Parts: sequence; C-alpha cells; structure tokens
Amino acid sequence: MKITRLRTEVVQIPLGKPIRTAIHDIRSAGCVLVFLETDGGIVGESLLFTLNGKRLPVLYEMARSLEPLILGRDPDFTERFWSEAWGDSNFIGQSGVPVFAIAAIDGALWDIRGKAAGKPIYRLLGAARSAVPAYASGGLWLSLSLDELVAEAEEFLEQGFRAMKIRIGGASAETDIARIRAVRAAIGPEVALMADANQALDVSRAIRLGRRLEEFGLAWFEEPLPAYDHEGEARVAAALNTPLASGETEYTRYGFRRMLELKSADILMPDFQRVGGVSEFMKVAHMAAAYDVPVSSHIFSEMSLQMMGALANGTYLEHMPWFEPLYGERIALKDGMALIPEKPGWGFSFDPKAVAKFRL
Ligand code: SMN
Ligand code: MG
Repeated sequence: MKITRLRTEVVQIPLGKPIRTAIHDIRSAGCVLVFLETDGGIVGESLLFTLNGKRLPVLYEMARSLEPLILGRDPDFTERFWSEAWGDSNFIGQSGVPVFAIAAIDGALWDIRGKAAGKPIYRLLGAARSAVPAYASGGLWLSLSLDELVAEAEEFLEQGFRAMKIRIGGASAETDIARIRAVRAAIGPEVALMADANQALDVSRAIRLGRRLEEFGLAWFEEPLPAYDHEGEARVAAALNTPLASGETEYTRYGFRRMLELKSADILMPDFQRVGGVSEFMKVAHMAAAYDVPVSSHIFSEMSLQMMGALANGTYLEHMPWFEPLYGERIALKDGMALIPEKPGWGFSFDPKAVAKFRL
C-alpha cells in the first residue's frame, strides 16, 4: 500500500460558552483535519488544533509542507516518516508547529495501519487494558462561580464520571482553596479530584498553596509553574505529598527526558500533538516506565484513548469534549471508565456532515 494524497480541511468549532483558565480565554477550537489517502482505498485521519482558531493558516501550511515526505510511501514506515520529518524540521525548529504537523501525519499513518490490520491501534501497540479511567475535564473552569462549580461537579457525577478536574491559579490562594473545598464537599471523599493551576504560580506560592491543599486529597496538582521551569517543578514536587502532574506543554522525547532526569513531575501528561503523535507518545510513556512514572493523556481524548490502552503505566484519560462534534462516534463511558473502541484504527472518524457544518 502507498500514500497517494494528503487532503486537508480547516474547521472551527464554537464552544457553548466562553471559558477561562489562569492563562486561557477559550471560545472555539480550530482544527486542520488531515486525511491521508492510499492506493488501497484506506484513508487515515488525524488533526492539528489551535485554541480559538488562532494561527490556523500557519498550522495548515505546516501540515501541507510535509506532503512531499509521505507521497508514494508505505504507511507502515512510521518510524522512518518520523525521523525524516524530524530532520527536515531542523532549520525551522524542532518544537511548536512543526511538531504539531509531524504528530498529525504520524497519527494518520497509525490510523491506516490499524485499518489495514483490521485492529484498533491499542492492540497493534501492545494492549494493556480495554478500558481506561477517565476524568471529566470540560468544566470546573476559573470563570465559574462557587454555585456553578458545585452544579457542574454534580452534573459530572450524573454523567457517570468518578474523577474530575478543577482549574485554579485564580486571584488568591483563599479563592482557590474555597473553590476546591466546595467541589470536594459536593463530590465526597471517594471521587478523584485533580487541580490545574495552568502555570499561574511561582515556586513559593505553589509550595504554600500545595501544602494547604494536602487536606483535600487531590489526585494531582497540575502545572503550578511556567511550563519551561522544570527545575522549579522539581522543588515543588519534592516539597509536597500531593503528586505533581506536568508535561502538556512539553515536546518530544528530549523535553520529557529532561523532566524525568530532573524529577520535575510525579505524573507525566503528554499532549498528542506536542509530544509528536502516536510514535513519540509511546516512546515517552515507555521512557517514563523506566522511572516508574505514570502517564496521563492531555486533551485529544478520542485519539489518546488508544495510546492509554497500550500502557501498563497509564493512569487517567483526560475527557475533553471539544472535538466531539467532529466525530461520528462518541467515547462510551462505563463505571467511570472510557471503553476503547474495537473498530480498526482510531475507532473514531470525522463525520462529513460535521466537517461541512464547521468548515471555514
Ligand atoms: C488546558 C488544556 C488545553 C487548553 C486549555 C487548558 C488544561 C488541561 O491545561 O490540562 O486541560
Ligand atoms: Mg493542564
């Protein structure tokens, strides 16, 4: 089988209402959808993503620029594609948008491999489990009042979640603590609660807040510091009993190797497009296994579910509904677990009607 064409579609999906974290103001999800066509009739799908559709043309051009590297190639040669595209990106830069595009094409190649083999990707990778604990992440935003937070937490429980994440890093430690106290009281002690500060703090604020949060038994304290400050994260992680989670803003094996060497996080959370796709996600997760560090996935829920099913050191899947409107299928939840689809490839495919509806 050979790759015959890279087809792209640019879409923008509006969110129900604007949402805020300590550093984001989010109103829509902009995506470049990637369709890799083959002479065998199989099409591999994947996407590049940017908040609010910002700089979508840059993502589009970056993805298109990789087409010459894959035309005529055998889709099984994922390692070869990755290393050639990596070398090809050297001059323009080996993080940021070039990695987004490598990730998307690598992902589409894995979808083709799964479809050709008649198996879901997690089985091709070496399956560890058929269902993954999922935490609700599409809510508990910084923009919500205490009453709204409690109502949303209750809604997540009704939807069957047994874990959820709140955003903190607000005006003061007092407001962050009050918000966590309210949600913990609403969900009880057994439901897992994560807290994400979205890089809003410095080392001393993070340690002081983290110590005051120990009583709430958080599953993790996420990205307390600016994403580049892995030395600082190591100091915060060492000072707290609550596990520190980080890595969504880090790139490739080289970024995660540094995090592991520095002991900057107790839980790594690679993001499909920043880590570099399926191939690089698995390398990073296996490297984390050598340090006995668990891995949770960052957004890209429909795709990450497959990698998370192939990791013995995999912990929670982040359940973020932003891309849901694009797909013909939905993630099935049972007893707080996301069930991995048994259809070949991702098990999720772009719904042509949705593509037409959201096309830019
Ligand atoms: C997040 C992810 C993507 C965009 C904004 C915020 C958040 C998370 O850090 O981990 O879900
Ligand atoms: Mg986060």
